[in-house]
Amino acid sequence: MPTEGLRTSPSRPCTPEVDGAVTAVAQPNIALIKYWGKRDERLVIPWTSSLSMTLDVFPTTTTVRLAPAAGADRVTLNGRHAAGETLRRVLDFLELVRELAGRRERAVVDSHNTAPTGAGVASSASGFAALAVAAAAAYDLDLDATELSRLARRGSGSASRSVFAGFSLWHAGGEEDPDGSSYAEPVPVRGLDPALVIALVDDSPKAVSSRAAMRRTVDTSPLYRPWADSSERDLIEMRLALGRGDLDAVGEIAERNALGMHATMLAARPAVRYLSPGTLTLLDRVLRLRQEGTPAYSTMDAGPNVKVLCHSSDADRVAAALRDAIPSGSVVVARSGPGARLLSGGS
Ligand code: 2P0
Repeated sequence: MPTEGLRTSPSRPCTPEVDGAVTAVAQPNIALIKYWGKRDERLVIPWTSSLSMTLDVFPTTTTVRLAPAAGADRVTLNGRHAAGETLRRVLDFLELVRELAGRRERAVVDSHNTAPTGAGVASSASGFAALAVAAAAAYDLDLDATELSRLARRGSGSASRSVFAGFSLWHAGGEEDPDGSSYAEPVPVRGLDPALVIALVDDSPKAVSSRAAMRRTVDTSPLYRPWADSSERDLIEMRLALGRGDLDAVGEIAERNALGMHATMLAARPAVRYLSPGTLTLLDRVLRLRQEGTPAYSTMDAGPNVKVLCHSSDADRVAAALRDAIPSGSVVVARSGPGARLLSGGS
């Protein structure tokens, strides 16, 4: 792995003044109130606010090193040269960071992702949150957490939330200064010890990217506006439920919000359908878990996988039930995780 020799380790302390490398790590997040649809594509401003939990699994580790002699940026993802849309998004992001920093040097970016890419486990959230932290430090941009969240948002909307640990709320932002007012911040939560049990039905890349799917939904789905309106109300209720530590209310709101989001996609023209037979099998199993007395609630993103919210103390039982339901899939128990952070280099 190209980044391996640049990481801090007890035996080889980082020497940023020698190799100038900056390494950051970030984790994905799962939204309980979903982000689906942009009102400004260039600035990545959403139509609705969203709320998520950052996970303690699937970290992305990204190293940025300035290359003053290079004529172009170089980007590798999991040891392979990035290409196509992925490369374009990273290059645009580096250009934005240089613009903010008033710098011109090109960069070498090495990113290592541990989540199945493109399968709806939000690898772009951890990816752009880690890149924002590493690139800002490499170009000597002194940003606070809110500014980092705004910057990460420009790479991928959901990345704005992975800047923070635990629960975070990404504000849709106002009409007057959408860029300045659209950022995430931590959400206070009382007396909850939640787990999200992730059932991976299929880890192959999705047929339609979430970016393209949300654009089509906004442009063509007659259900989009009603969902966006109800999502704003869900958010108000969600914050109250989190504030009183009411897992059942949190789960019910999250489940209806996610099903509503998928309804908007199914009504798009042509329809976008991420849910597969395996997804429905899992949704049925979660309903049965509830009937059997275990509080468990489903949410799904831009893919067939199902994430099940439950009490941390029930996570092993929920995981076993999901494994039985889809023997060909895999199940990972996630809990609340840390925000994006520097591992080495930078100040
Ligand atoms: C979310 N998703 O709130 C929603 C729910 C997927 C379904 O954020 O276009 O990769 O880069 O801003 O952040 C996935 O969208 O999209 C996402 P862009 P992103 O987690």
